[in-house]
Amino acid sequence: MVTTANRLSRNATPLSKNQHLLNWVDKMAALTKPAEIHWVDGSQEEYDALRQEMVDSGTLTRLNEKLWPGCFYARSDASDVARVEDRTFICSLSKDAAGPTNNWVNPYEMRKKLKGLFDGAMRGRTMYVLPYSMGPVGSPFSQIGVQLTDSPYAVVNMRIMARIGQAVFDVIDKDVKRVVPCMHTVGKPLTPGEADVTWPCNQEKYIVHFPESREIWSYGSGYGGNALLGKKCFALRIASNIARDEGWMAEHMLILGVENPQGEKTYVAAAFPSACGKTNFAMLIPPAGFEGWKVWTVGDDIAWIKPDAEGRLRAINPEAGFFGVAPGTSVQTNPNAMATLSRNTIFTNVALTPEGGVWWEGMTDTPPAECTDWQGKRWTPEIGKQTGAKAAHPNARFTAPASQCPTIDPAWEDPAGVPISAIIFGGRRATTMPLVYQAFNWSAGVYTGATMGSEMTAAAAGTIGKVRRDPMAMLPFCGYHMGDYFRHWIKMQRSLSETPRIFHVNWFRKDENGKFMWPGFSENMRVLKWIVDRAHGRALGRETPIGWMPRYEDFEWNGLAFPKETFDALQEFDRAAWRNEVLGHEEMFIALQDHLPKEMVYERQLLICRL
Ligand code: TSX
Ligand code: MN
Repeated sequence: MVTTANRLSRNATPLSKNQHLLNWVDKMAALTKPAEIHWVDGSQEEYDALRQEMVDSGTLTRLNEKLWPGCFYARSDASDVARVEDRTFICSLSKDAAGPTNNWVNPYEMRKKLKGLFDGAMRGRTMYVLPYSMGPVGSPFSQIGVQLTDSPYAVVNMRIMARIGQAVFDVIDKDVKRVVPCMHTVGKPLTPGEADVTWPCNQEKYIVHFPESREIWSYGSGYGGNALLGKKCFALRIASNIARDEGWMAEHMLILGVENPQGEKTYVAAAFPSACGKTNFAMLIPPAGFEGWKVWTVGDDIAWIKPDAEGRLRAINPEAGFFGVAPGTSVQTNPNAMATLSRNTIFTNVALTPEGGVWWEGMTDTPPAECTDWQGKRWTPEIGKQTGAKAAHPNARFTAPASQCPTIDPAWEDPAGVPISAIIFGGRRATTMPLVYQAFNWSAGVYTGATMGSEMTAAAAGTIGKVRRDPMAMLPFCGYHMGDYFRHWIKMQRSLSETPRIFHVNWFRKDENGKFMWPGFSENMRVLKWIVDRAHGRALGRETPIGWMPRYEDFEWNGLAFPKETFDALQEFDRAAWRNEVLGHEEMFIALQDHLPKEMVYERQLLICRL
């Protein structure tokens, strides 16, 4: 191991005494052959030094301290801008266990492949030994991982997104807890004297999960979910396997708390596919007419949900930060997110202004006269108009501490989690789906989640307007067979004394002129109130073939002039459209049929009968 003076002082001495961990680090260092090893203690000093080192190397830019205190800016390689679903693998022993919606490779073959890829992959770089806890350190909900990575960018982002450092090593040393080993390399070793690039990565990418041995191996990318392995790889793909085995749920859900003027607090969890404004909903501000009401944010992306001793579901947000999409985020759409990201935030692939600030499409009505776009090129509104070039990449991100959110729930780090009274599914649907309905019961609700979908908004992703089914918003994140996942949901009822009520919402229904019928955003509070009141058994609804629906008079309209005719159109149950809708459900079920629980088949039959 080379130790270089005059550089950032490395924590070269192991910070753990756990022999398994020490052996594994040795073995992985022998494989990847880094120039140095750095044990991450998680301290402020270490954080400052790491960021300074990345500023010196050109990976990070420090933003204007007056405008954006404590904030940094990174531009990725143009080829490394998002999760790579076609390069994501679930390498279970049997292909059948991974199911038809996951990429599968024989684990023995994949291990051989990875061994070759990782051999010498960290040459010339520092290997960081990054311990992290998903969930508050010491919570019975929490799970621990150790990520070995050659990306200091991953380390500083993980410091925001998870609990990292010495406190986690201490837990590993104290308890004999399972640790999920996570290997990560950007796949760009340096030869002696070779100059580094500002965003090292490899054109070849592998995001690999071994569900039985609970391991993650990520090769070739430094971006987001490919590199911050605690998030999608661990907290969803690996954790969904652990949860299935242990009788709990790892879900792609936000968690929020609704407090009414009497101080009663009700927590709900909600799953939406991408581009539905999940983070905006998690940070909702009640509209005029809801004085004394408050919405509290527990999490915006992932929920770990477990039955407690009384048989009620309780949930934690296993993350410590928000890794949010920047474009479209503004003081109008999400003031709480804007406040959260105003300091101590890392921005990736947004645009850089001449004042040392950041900008992205949708942040302000008027773009800056000039800025540097996410690819480092000069950008002006004229250039944007002429070439179609965006200043910020559409998937540009902010990494911001959850603790800075003005509406962060006082109980967001409660080791016991928060009680969940309702589960909301949703999608972006121009037709068919009413603003809100309540499923008849748990299994009908599971069916609602299993068949949910969203219409494509980007032509690149497929045909515009075509419904893409994304069961429970877990299609890219369930680490095993989707049919078995539905069965697990169905089975959860047996360990519950009271099931949360299940709802479906759609903020995006359009009228015959193609205009959104519902104002959305803060006004979604009216939907939330009905949901909360239904969960407490104190709001009315009428029975329809798809579930319980609010009538106009069942909604709180204080502060909003919304015509009854528009509401009735928004809530219209369109029998013909629903007959077509169930055909779409069947299409998705066909691929999963040999693992589909019979409840899904029966629920579909009952729905057809009611139609
Ligand atoms: O996030 C959104 N939410 C949830 C907010 C809590 N968005 C943005 C989605 C893209 C990520 C929405 N867009 C929502 C919504 O409820 N609704 C819509 C559609 C819409 C857009 C603009 C208007 C109305 C509806 N504008 C006016 O009515 C003026
Ligand atoms: Mn997500």
